[in-house]
Amino acid sequence: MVAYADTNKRVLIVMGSASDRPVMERAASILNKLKVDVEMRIASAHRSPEFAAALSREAEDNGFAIIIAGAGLAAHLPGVLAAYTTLPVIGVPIAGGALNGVDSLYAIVQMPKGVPVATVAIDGAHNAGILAAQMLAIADPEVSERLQEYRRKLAAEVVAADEELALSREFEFQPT
Ligand code: RP5
Repeated sequence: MVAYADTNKRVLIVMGSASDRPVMERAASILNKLKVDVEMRIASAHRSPEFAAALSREAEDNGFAIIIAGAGLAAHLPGVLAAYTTLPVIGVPIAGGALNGVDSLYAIVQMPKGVPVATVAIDGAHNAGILAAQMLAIADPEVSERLQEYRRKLAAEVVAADEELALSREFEFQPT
């Protein structure tokens, strides 16, 4: 049995190594901003496979709705977690090693028919958090409203950048 201090968390974030933490914290950070409680754990598909399996097998009974899993190199963790649960698993390839994350991307995205992992970009943990929130928002109007507010903020940033550029007169349209 996997022990948890608090069982009210909705997203389980698992990483293959402590070295993945700076990237995977981006998922936790955006979910915290959206007021979604997360649990972060470390489990290796190769070095602690039984713990990885237990985390996934017990996740639903422990109240989690979604798993986000990040790993680098031979990144089998997201797929292994997906094998032990029918909860949605979002995979984050982590950059590093000789192939700088392309190996992890291929390992995570190329799942067999019937056992998907929703794969985001290399080091795309922020979007993994957003995607998890969007899944929760299907049944949670408060998370949905926070996501809409987040989108409004993104749009406002683009408009502000456009206005700044237009006012800077750094370029002029040349008539042809
Ligand atoms: C680290 O090795 C990676 O970033 C990755 O998550 C981890 C994978 O560990 P194993 O599952 O291969 O033990 O360098």
